[in-house]
Amino acid sequence: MSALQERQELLHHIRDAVVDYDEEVTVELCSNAIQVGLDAYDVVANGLALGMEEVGQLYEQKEYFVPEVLMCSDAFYAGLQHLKPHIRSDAATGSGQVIIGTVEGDVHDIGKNLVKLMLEAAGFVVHDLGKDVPLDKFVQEQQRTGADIIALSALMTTSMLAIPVVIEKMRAVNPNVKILIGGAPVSQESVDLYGADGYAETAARAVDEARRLLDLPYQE
Ligand code: B12
Repeated sequence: MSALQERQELLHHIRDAVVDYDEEVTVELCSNAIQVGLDAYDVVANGLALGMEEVGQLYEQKEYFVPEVLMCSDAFYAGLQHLKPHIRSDAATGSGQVIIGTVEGDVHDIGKNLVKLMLEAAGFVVHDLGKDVPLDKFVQEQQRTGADIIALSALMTTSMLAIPVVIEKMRAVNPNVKILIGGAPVSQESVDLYGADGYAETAARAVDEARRLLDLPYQE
């Protein structure tokens, strides 16, 4: 089997293991992937994350319900824990500080945690406020740390209404802080509507967008 086929097959199995909520197999396959020399970031983005994406579809088709989704996310996190130490960090480039959190009223944090991981791997210093974060907390943390970017995650059409509230609060005390937004219902349209500075559809793109906001050079 060629290296390319081997990569594709392994990533496919990892995706399936997350969908089958098999924690043990997920970890075992992630370990194999590292052993055969796959890039840990590639395994997260094109294995684990695609598994969660499929889980999202199964949930929407009512084939999976909350218990299955939670077991899948356990498998996802088990794999992630295993891969994390292998993710190459670009810390030397020194990029900027980001405050990240899922807005108040919303407990979805899988995507937010992926964005955090990718930003950290790219050398950003990330302050993670967690999920269901009271809106004033974003502003307080920015003032405490002097961070350059606030990254807001919202997964529901209801919770995304918190985004313009944070933007207004932040602009009132410091109009220079960049606001990066994301999550399934968020789009470029939301950026224009809410007056945010940037948006990204995936965690990998979030890094490019954060760099763009701070005028940092684009890196492969
Ligand atoms: C997993 C999940 C859950 C899990 C969450 C576990 C956890 N720790 O996160 C549990 C079971 C707890 C859950 C609960 C609920 N959920 Co839910 N959930 C999902 C599901 C199936 C998948 C979300 C996910 O993790 N996707 C995988 C990750 C990797 O993708 P992602 O989150 O989109 O993130 C990517 C991008 O969006 C982007 N991104 C994300 N954040 C950010 C931030 C920035 C700054 C940037 C740049 C990018 C970015 O990058 C990420 C990686 O590439 C979605 C369905 C879906 N298709 O989204 C429903 C979904 C979001 N849930 C939904 C609902 C309704 C609920 C509940 C209200 C259900 C209930 N009746 O109790 C509760 C919410 C409680 C609350 N107050 O928050 C609805 C929301 C509908 C709406 N109004 O918009 C959805 C869309 C399902 C549906 N179609 O009905 N849920």
